[in-house]
Amino acid sequence: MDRKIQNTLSPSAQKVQEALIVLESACQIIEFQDSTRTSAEAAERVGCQIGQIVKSLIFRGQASGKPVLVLTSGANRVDENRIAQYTGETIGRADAEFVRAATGFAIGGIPPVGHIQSLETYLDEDLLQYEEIWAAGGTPNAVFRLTPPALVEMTGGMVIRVKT
Ligand code: 5CA
Repeated sequence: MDRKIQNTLSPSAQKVQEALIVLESACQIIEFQDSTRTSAEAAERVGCQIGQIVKSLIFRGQASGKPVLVLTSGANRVDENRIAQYTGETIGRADAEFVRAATGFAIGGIPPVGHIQSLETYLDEDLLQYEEIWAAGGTPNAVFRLTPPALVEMTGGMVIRVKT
């Protein structure tokens, strides 16, 4: 476990910490000196299974151009056709520019809450098997620990099967 933690949060992580406070969550963002950019790195930093890492993936409705957030277990790959059953339109992966415009954050640190707009959100049912999970906290070095029910509540997301 890597315990090299930064004393002060960078501005993007602070933004997420404030959003958590507004949501009346007691979650505390931890910012590491080393990368938590990928699920594997995040799992290594905090000492958890890769499945306990929440990937915040942004998709784009092909017809509407609407952003869709899919909170996925680090162990899973999203089947876009499954999400399309709920969005009612074909969706595809968003590029880095679209992700930043939709959320206000850069890829590798996209948090599940605190975006510049409210996002239609789906949650991977596989996350619910864990007692605690870890999500990105606004930067590629920042994460926070929470429970699956807290993630459902704070995002208002619909719990669905996302993998094939
Ligand atoms: N901090 C970690 C763990 S919480 C994290 O943010 N993981 S993540 O999975 O939510 O974010 C990285 C994801 O962004 C990758 O899984 C990858 O699918 C996606 N990604 C990486 N580069 C690009 C890119 N250029 N365009 C679109 N998506 C990308």
